[in-house]
Amino acid sequence: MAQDSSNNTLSIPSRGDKYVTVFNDPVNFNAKHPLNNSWTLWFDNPGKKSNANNWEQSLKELITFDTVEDFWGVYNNIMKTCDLQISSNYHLFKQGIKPMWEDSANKRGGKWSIQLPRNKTMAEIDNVWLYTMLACIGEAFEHENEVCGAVVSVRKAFFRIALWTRTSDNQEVVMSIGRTLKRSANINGTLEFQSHHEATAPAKSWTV
Ligand code: MGP
Repeated sequence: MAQDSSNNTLSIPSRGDKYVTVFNDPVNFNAKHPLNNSWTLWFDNPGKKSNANNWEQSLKELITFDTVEDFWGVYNNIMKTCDLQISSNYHLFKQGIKPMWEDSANKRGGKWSIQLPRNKTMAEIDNVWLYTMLACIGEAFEHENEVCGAVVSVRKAFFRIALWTRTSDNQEVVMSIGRTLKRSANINGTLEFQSHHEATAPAKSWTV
């Protein structure tokens, strides 16, 4: 949208103007709506031989976007979660955060997750993932800075949706993020929280 400097109001330019918004022309618009953060989509399918030491090698950085329109451009042109092979994962993380426990943003954090059995309709599963991504990029969370990214995992018996948080100690922050995720992604069922370093620290038993 163009800013009218004389009276500080926003005006929607018409077709002939330099900026064409999606309201003027849903196909040939050139004005995009910026997101607060840039987000990077990653993919991996590590396979059976993978372990914690070589897992990173299978991670592929696909694309980074920072506008609403580019998000939809990516979403509409990649395979739907339901069509991915078993063992695949999509990871959508803020640019600069690698989707691994070892990244400095993740190493003290954890994840909210839920397993959706394969007997749910595929559209339902795709929608939970879509609305999880929309909650992330649309910054639906009160403690937005504490959100690192989200992961969808395709497994033999289920799909798992997870939201990674920067902290795993601050219960108020973690619970708030879990509640918002549950509401925003329309999740029926219990989300469970687990810190990434649970092997060496007492297990959390937080659920929403
Ligand atoms: P997973 O895919 O998060 O668990 O991790 P899942 O789905 O329960 O296991 P799966 O066997 O059904 O796929 C699987 C394995 O990948 C872990 O045990 C690690 O070996 C490796 N791995 C996963 N993540 C997210 C990481 C990571 O962040 N860092 C490292 N080093 N290894 C990881």
